[in-house]
Amino acid sequence: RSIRPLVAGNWKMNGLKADLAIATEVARGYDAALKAAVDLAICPPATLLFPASAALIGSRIATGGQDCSVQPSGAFTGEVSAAMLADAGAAFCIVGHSERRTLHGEGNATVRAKAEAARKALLVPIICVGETREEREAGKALAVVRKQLKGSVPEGLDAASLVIAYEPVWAIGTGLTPTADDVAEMHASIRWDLARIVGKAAAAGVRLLYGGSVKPSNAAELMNVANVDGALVGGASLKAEEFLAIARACA
Ligand code: G2H
Repeated sequence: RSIRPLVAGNWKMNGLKADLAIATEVARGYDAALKAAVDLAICPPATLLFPASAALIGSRIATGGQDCSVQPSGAFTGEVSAAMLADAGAAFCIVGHSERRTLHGEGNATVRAKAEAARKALLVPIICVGETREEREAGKALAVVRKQLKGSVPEGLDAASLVIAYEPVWAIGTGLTPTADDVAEMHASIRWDLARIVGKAAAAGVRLLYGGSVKPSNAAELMNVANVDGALVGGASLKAEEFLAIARACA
């Protein structure tokens, strides 16, 4: 692999204090061989970000937020700023996850503003894109993702300051996954499109994660696809052994 892979766990709205044990178990299993081969990150709910970051000090496992405000601070009740996430120990922030796009009405402009807010706080945004089942069946998947990238990825970021996660909406939490050929086609297209936004050199080094029902049984096949540089893992990131097995599939 020319790009060091990243496996990020998206806990979504799961996890109470006791579940920090999952993070410490992942840290115990992140042995020298894995450390040499793959980066890991855990994105717990905001309430656990500070204790998770503290529990992971010295483990070389990063933490990340799952969303951030477009605003830096002020009278925005209920919002959490990117600077607050960074202050709580985060290195990454997921933005534009399809659950935010669909359930919270976030469009490309909002996702882009969130990615910019994350960068201002020195977080690396993990910008999510992906088509719906109807869009794929209509043959529009590549065009839909191209439009999302154009609208949501800030210009001028370097390779280390940006991660893209391709998550076909119909594969999220459903157990369904696209074929290796479909993932290869999409990831090649994403890298091509990114070159027009951040420049060819940066685009060549940006980590392109696949997300959507990644589990130990399908991880090796998905992670061996060209231009797949890791995974964004939901359900399976809540079990340390499964998350580590997925990490091993990238190594
Ligand atoms: C996609 C993914 C993580 P899951 O949303 O972002 O979740 O692995 O449960 O499909």
